[in-house]
Amino acid sequence: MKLRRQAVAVLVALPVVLAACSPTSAPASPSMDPSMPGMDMGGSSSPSASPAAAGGMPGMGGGLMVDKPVSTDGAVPATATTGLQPLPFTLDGQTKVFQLTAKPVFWKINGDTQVTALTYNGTVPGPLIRVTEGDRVRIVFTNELTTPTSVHWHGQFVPSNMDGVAQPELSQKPVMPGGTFTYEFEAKPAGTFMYHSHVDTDTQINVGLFGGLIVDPKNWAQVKPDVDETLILNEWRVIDGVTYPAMPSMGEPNFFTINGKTYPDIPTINVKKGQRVRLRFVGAGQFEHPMHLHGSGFKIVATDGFPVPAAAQLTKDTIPVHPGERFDVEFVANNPGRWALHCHVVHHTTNNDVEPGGLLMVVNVEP
Ligand SMILES: [Cu+2]
Repeated sequence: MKLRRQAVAVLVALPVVLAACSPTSAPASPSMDPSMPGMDMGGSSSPSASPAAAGGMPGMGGGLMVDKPVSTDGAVPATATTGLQPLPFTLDGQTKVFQLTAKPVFWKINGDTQVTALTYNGTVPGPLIRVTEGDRVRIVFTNELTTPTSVHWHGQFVPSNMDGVAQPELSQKPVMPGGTFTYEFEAKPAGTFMYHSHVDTDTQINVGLFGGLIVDPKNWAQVKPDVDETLILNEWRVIDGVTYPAMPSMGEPNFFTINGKTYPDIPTINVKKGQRVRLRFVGAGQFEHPMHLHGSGFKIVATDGFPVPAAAQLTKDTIPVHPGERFDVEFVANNPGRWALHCHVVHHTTNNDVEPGGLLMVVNVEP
């Protein structure tokens, strides 16, 4: 069965490999050689580019690379249109109990483009789990995918057997299709986090198995900003309507999303003049995104969830968000207008090479 599936995948992928030879095709390369022209667009544009973004991963020395599409087995049209919605919980004594289910859906990243996504609870990103530091948290996880998976609580200090690393099997065995696993831990430390698959990560995370996790400090009511928005970044590769995982080894992806949507489908952040705004950037994909805000600078108030002491808070207007990183930035909206917030790898502001698109949205400061 497994062999047969691989054979089918190779057959389905062949047109993509052939299409890569066409000058009009989206950036795709059958070779893994990072020195090839066209393999370096954007991802390695800055000296700080990660090894992954620069195509410098170990073992990338060559050989024919055949791209494997995301299986549509079991996928149904998504019933929700917005990801990262707050996930309700029930209480078992003092424990906050959440339900999370991995399932494949067809997800619209904009009005014209649908992807095959592996999701938590049917949305990209998965829902936002928001708790307070010190809370006892239980997540009852069910796998409705056709492949094994697991959930990792990226950045949380959980016990090792709750860390979700199932490939390799450091923490647990993979949760098989139809199986369940219950994660339970004390939420710590406070900050901006995410959760994501830790099985077949090169495929599963890219195509939607990630979601938001915010742990508020105990004094949050006293320090919280007026506007608080989480922006999770990732990439897609969609060729002739078929979804492929956006891997660095395949060259640049051709779609880029904030909270599962490309421009112009990313909702505007509306702010009133004088309000304090926090933006929480989360790098869920495999590419670097220097996010740039027009019309205002911002202070970096937390890095990977950890608060930055006031005296050390850099003021910037562009922040490189690498895979796995989180940056919380804050600014007071003193400059009325419609301001662009976008990735400055400008290819990432395209939809399938057409500008404007991708990682571009509006922050609207009302007078
Ligand atoms: Cu980018």
